[in-house]
Amino acid sequence: AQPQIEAVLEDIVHKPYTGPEHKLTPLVNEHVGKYSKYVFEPVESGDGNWQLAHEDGDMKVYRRELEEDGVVVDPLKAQHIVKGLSAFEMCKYFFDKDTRLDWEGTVESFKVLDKLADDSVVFHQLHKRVWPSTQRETVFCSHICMLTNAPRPENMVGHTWMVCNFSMEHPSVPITSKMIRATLNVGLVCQTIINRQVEPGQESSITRDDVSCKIIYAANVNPGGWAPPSVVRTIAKREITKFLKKISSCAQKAVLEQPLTL
Ligand code: 18C
Repeated sequence: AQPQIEAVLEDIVHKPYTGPEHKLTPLVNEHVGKYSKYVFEPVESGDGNWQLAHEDGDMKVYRRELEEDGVVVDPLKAQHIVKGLSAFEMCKYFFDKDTRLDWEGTVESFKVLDKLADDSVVFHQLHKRVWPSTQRETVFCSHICMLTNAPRPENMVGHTWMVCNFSMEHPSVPITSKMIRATLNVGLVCQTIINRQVEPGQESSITRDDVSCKIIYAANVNPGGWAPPSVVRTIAKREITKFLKKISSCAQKAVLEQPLTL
């Protein structure tokens, strides 16, 4: 089945949420183009050797054990289903810097380095220090977009949305000896599932009670420096699980009083 899946993923195209183009558009296109396909590669197929690391209700977390130059860089993938909100609402919430510290447990503080467009922002983040190791920092571009031609789960309505975060260098934040620069490639892909039949043309009758958001989240993080593999693996599993639970409940609360935006 693998070549078929690859052919389908090859067709995925991303469309900017707002535009206009900016100086990093080619870089964003390259990253989103590759990562949107990677996120959809099923964990059950191929020679990826993915292992189910954690399961809790609709949440499943998979990991593939991998080390590069003695550093643990285990790729992580997760799936989750969150009731009462749409794919667009979840991606918008994940992208929105103003509510990030409500759900982001690994971050101590962050700063916007560059607002390239409404859909593309460059951040510098200081992560919480894990005693006794050196504090980590990241510099990354965050981009929100719509994906077309993505594989659609059963009972899906509306579009597929994605937020892609990827590390880059920025002249205003040189690497210093005070902190370790961690790097990341992260993708949050969301699709809206409807739990009842809707006749074509009747989409405006859909309410919050009718929908759930299917999440696929993938993270490739290199923590940099050296840390004991067992510590990195324990923290990674704990943090991705906490993240999925926390962002789900925060996003549900945030949209509760608002009309559904498909
Ligand atoms: O995607 C998420 N958040 C986005 C917005 O912030 C963004 C961030 C990605 C996280 C990158 C992590 C970089 C390493 C940070 C150091 C770890 C600090 C841990 C502090 C714990 C209190 O895309 C949601 C992120 C959800 C987390 C995903 C799992 C990340 C794996 C992290 C590897 C663990 C490294 C531990 C190194 C510790 C050294 C002893």
